[in-house]
Amino acid sequence: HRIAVLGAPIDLGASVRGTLMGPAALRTAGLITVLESLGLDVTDYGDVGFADIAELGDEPPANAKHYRQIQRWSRVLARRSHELAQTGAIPVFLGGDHSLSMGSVNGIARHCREIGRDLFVLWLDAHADYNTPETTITANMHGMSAAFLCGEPGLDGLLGDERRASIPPVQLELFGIRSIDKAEKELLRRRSVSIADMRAIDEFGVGVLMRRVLDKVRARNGVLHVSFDVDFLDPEVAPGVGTTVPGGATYREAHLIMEMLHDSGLVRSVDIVELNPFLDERGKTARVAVELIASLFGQQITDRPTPTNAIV
Ligand code: DIR
Ligand code: MN
Ligand code: MN
Ligand code: MN
Repeated sequence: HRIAVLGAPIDLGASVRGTLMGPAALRTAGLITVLESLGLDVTDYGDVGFADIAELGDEPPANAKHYRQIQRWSRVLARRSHELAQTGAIPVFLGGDHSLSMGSVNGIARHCREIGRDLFVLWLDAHADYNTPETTITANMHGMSAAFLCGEPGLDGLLGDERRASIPPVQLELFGIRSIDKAEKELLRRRSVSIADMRAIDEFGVGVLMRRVLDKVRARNGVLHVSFDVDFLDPEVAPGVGTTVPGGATYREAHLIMEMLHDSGLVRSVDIVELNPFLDERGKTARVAVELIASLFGQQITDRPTPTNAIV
């Protein structure tokens, strides 16, 4: 497999600054060498910039902070993401705050539409990120990315001419969720988005719930994009994030998820977002994130071969 790594040092989508250092911290923690040690062919494309992207003339919506900057990031990322997907590599986007998914997933969705495959998005996160400019309390755009990519109204001019390639809300899989705003919850219910919240994880365990997700994707001959917000993890495991919520996934739960994702063979693209090295404890969160990505790409405790009939 070929992996295409692209950094997106964005931090204006979040309330707390500092995620722009995320790509550097993930590289410092050894992301590239770990992937290479797994026998993968890795190309690091460095970090994208948005300097050459002109501003559009659309009216910035109310309740969307730093709309212009996020718009420029989204447009450059949508284009690069689509290009990388077309090369047949597995793109891995290093954030940056979670607003980057508005661009990265859009490019992947466009490619999936061209090749006629259904795209499912696994959203590992403490938050649902399903606000619109209409429902948001904070006006932070990282809280709107999942809603945007499901075609919810309110940010319709964000990508300019670049067509917005959405996924149906039933192809979004929220996982690890423990913080949802009131109006956001109502919208999620209306759209029948499937949510494995922490309460469900406590009762059934991540193994059962992940199997359910993977079976659904496989039944539709779909492919999977994993959008991994590191605040999905418990703050004890991952202190280096701006919006910690207690009661998150444990180290082993997160590893099992990644191991099952690897065994499924369904993952075609990945975001790693919201790592804030400014708040981290001597690189602890960056190192955990790298270990988890290694598991997602095949690192195992024993060297058993990947079962071909995994998770039937
Ligand atoms: C809150 C918090 N729901 C918001 N969201 C996120 O701002 O819309 N925090 N994503 O990380
Ligand atoms: Mn998020
Ligand atoms: Mn394409
Ligand atoms: Mn989050």
